[in-house]
Amino acid sequence: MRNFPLFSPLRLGALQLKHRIVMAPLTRMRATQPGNVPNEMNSHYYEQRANAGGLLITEATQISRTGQGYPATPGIHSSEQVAGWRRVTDAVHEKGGVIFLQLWHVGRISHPSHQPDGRLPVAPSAVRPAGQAFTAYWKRAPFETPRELRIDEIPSLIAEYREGARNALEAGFDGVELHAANGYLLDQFLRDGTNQRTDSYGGSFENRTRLLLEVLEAIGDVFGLEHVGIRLSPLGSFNDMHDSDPVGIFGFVLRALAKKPIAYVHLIEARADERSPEESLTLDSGAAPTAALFRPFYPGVLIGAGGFTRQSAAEAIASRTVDAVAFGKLFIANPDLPHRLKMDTPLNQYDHSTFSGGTAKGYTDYPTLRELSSSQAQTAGVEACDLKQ
Ligand code: 8OZ
Repeated sequence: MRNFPLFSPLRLGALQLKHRIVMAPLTRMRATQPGNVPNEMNSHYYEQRANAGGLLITEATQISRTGQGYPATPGIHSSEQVAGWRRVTDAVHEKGGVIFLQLWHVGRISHPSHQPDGRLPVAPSAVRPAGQAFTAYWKRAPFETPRELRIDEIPSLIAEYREGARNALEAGFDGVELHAANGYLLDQFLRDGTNQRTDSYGGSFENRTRLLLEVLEAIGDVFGLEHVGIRLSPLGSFNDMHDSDPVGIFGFVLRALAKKPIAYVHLIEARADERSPEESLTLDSGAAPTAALFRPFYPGVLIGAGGFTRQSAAEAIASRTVDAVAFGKLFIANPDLPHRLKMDTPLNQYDHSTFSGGTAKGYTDYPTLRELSSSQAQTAGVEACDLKQ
């Protein structure tokens, strides 16, 4: 058991992790309104999952009002939000966890109801996503065509990321993860389906990667790059994303990142139904095909995410396809997930209907193994039974 690949320690930039199980960033839409402020209940949720010396990545957190795209997601741009996050980091540190804040700007995946003065969302180019936005009133509405950012607006956008990192540092985070995945702003700049610019931020791989690297430098100035991770979803099509050469652009991005002393790259596996037929042909059938495809471009710490099981995670780490694995849904339903994976016990099932918004139900009321066994013992009036049976 001690040699099980998930439970060997891992050096992560400037930090030392006790195991390789990561809590994935998870959008739960339960920040206090108005103001999108992390609250006591949010703090309790993270504390429950403090992860026994492992890494937690917070839910995606907007760096500005313009960066918001869903109701009740927390921000990191007001002093109330910083104070709210401080309670979270204190609670997690008290339990021995390491916690990174995920910095987020949704770009075109917003809706005027989230924007100051009801303005249009901004994006690299005026390309409207197919599908529906999630409005500030918890309703679905067709996406609008975003406004193309002027080149003279880019410095202030980078300054918002820098300010977000500064606030995260003040709130006590161990580092930040840059959300450059899943069709949000930085991903919109990377891929040619959304970036049709003809200036120095569009066209070539180098130009499309420029904003990501400039933002990285800015937040690195605040935290030190060894406290910064980046999340990418090279083959994902969520939020209507496309690229004419995904291996080309993301190979370029990963080669550029390999030259920086960052803490890690976090790669999301494309679900089989999200891949084009050509991409499917280039993928092997191993435990983590996206990570296997891109590993040759990035020798540093790679975190895999997306549909892993205990077994496939162990295989992907043993083969060095990835160095650590992030679990999302399993962590929602199992606050003591590392313990359960270590002991190979049954897992609580997650309830999809309580993922977004709402109360403590489906948020902080999932029992740990210990709580389960003591309540079963009480009902049965006997010693705690072996849950593996
Ligand atoms: C689910 C619902 C809303 C947002 C992502 C931040 O996909 C998200 C997200 C996921 O990265």
